Amino acid sequence: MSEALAGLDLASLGTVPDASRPSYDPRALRVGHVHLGAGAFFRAHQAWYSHLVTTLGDHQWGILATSQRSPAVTDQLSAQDGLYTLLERPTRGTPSAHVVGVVRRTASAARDPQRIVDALASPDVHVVTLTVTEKGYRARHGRLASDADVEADLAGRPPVTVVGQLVRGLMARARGDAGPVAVVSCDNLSDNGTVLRGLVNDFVERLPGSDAARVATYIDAAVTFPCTMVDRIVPATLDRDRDDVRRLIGLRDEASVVAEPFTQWVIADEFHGPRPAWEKAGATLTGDVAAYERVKLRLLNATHSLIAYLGALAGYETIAEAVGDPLIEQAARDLIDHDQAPTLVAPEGVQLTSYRDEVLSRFANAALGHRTAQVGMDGSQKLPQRLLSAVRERRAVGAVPVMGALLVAAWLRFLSGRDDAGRTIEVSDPMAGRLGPLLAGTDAAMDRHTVREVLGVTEVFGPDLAGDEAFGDAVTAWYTALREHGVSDVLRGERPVTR
Ligand code: CS2
Repeated sequence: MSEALAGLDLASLGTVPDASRPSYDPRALRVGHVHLGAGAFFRAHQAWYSHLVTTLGDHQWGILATSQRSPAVTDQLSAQDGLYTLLERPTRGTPSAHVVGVVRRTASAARDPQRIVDALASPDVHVVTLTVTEKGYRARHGRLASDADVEADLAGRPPVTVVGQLVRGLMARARGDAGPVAVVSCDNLSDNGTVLRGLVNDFVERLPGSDAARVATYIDAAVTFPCTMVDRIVPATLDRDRDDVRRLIGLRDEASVVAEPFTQWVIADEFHGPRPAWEKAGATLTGDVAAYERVKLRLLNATHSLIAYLGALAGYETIAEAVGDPLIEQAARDLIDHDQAPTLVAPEGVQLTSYRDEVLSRFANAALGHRTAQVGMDGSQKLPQRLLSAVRERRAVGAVPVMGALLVAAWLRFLSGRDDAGRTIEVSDPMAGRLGPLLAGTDAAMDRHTVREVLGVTEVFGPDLAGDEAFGDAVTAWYTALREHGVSDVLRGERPVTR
């Protein structure tokens, strides 16, 4: 039956029930915004804010959205004229569906990188946003890596790296006098705008002389890199989400995304040119993003990772199931209260204990089906941002972040690819190939050595943590306990390491 249903596109949009149909005509939008990385998060977050702004009558913020590696997402979007549905799932009650019409064009870096450069060069474009994940930045110790792709982009091919695309786009803007632009990183990196600006500068410095000078002058005069804090839980879309969308809008939608109702966006108010009035859609434009960003990374994201790793090892499929285990929930609270919150200064109007409680209740939203394996992905890229900077601050004041050590140990156990019952865990991490073999041992006498070797991987742990005896001992004690007894017994029993 359902196979006979028409798909969502401009021709079928009129059949969508009023409650789900955009109040504007997508065809009327001009493209003023380029987004790099058209994944689910972008569709449920930045595009959603622009959708709300457009609903209020401002029609100049249509988006050209790009896919960076696989063209699958942009292919799906372009087959639907850029339209897709955001399905909001509250903890209780019925989900709601909203068709979003602000994505007006797409481009794939894998297929047509020059199209992205041309889009970035357009004088109509004044805003560029990015969600390319931590690894998309190709940073190594805060500097631009010199891998083969970066080198090839520097040599002048149509660029496939994100920083290469940005710089080639900015060079074309400089040549064409395209006016000011704000480049807004929306990834979970500390000081994301500053980091991105540094990587752009690194690329520029490695360009041949006259090119470098011209684009550097343009960047100084006309380009800003506002830092942002983005927050919304957006799990991978499942078949049951697509089924609900189909029921609610009466059409098939292969590009739909699912999210919790909660959303937050804090943006540094540094724009030289026009921008969407995202504050009318609930965003906060402020002078100080750093405080929000640290609270979010250290309380929400770090805790998410702890729940994901402990949960996956204990055999829980989803974050909601894992945090529903009182032992894991208590570990999450302890991480926040004892190790992470003491490193934070709450921004005005934010109370850390209420923030903690709200985060834990968002994680408990079982309707989302957010998988522990999904949050567990890419730990080598995520933990430095959300955990290890806080670990360093605790160590600097002489404290041993015991629960932070548990998070590292649980991640290492997760990387072994087996849960506590010996079942396979799906591991996806760019460093799994390097770290996995180090973790094969099953001998308590060797654990200390194993953990030291892993802490010696400077790309993750920096130059300092390998030499930190007290932290290394704490990670080792947890690691041995988890390996020998499993998550439940370890959390139920006496802690193998105390503060
Ligand atoms: C999660 C984040 O997968 C992860 O690493 O911690 O994607 C998290 O859901 C978002 O940052 C919430 O805003």
